[in-house]
Amino acid sequence: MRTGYASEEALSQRFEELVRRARSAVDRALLPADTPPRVIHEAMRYSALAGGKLLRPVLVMAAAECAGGPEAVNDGVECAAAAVELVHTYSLVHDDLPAMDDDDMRRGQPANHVVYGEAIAILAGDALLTRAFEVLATLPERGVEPERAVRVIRELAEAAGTLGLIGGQVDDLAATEGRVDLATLQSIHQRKTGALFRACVRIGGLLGGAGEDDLARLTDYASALGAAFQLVDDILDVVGDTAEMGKRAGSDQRRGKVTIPSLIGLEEARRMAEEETERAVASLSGFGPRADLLRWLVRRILARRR
Ligand code: GRG
Repeated sequence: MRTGYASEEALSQRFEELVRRARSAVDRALLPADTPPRVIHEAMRYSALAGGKLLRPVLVMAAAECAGGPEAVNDGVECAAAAVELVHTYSLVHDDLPAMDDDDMRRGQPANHVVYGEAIAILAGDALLTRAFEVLATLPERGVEPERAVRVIRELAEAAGTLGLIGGQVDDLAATEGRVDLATLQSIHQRKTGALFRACVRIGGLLGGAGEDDLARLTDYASALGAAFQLVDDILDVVGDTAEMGKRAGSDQRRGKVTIPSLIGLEEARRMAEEETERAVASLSGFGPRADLLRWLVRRILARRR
């Protein structure tokens, strides 16, 4: 098993390679745009293959590499990586709907409902979610033992469900209306944002052959990474650039949404994001150099501008 990277450039090259592989896996996981009924397949591809950062599928692959070395990033891992991106894209398509956050721009282009109308956007989200699990059900055909495949399916279903993304979103919708304290916000973030990040690294770890102790360490890493990611996201909403981010800056403030920076200030939020990043890195200490890519990824998240 190759361990560690010789340089920052080697890490950056591996990251770019995994981004390309993630994009190709998402493309292969979706039906062709001309499949009837054409509009739904087009709408699914429109959002899933737009300019997303593909951070979650890359995390699946990086966690598999951490657990089993670069060779562990195989067809099954790519398939699972595509599935998490489909779930993530569904959540964005639905989140942008007028009934939810009502955003008209996503991934540098008009939101799905702006182009296809609300009914098709709802169905495209539903279809992306459904397709994710259809794709995961092919894991045994790709050499994954059925028991492990079922565990992977369960990880993603739990993350997407009412104790994860959906529960977090329900509480988030209520939070826009009333007063919220820091602990409530953090609980929302752990579910709305953190649950899928945890599922990504646990799924990658499981497919790479990680044991329970390593899975626990990967889970701690992902929780801290999720917290850092959300803090940076909220900071960028205040200080970021719409064109660079591909979504509208200032949307939290426009909607009167309570965020961590609005509660404790930008500087303190920045300090918290740095702390969470270091906490994520510390969670990986037992892995040695084979977790280099995961360490690099969380630092990149802290420094991101989009
Ligand atoms: C089930 C409708 C529904 C929602 C669940 C995940 C979620 C809750 C809503 C999505 C919108 C949102 C603002 C989520 C918080 C996490 C976040 C900042 C997502 C954006 O992720 P990026 O920046 O997006 O990785 P790209 O486009 O790069 O993939």
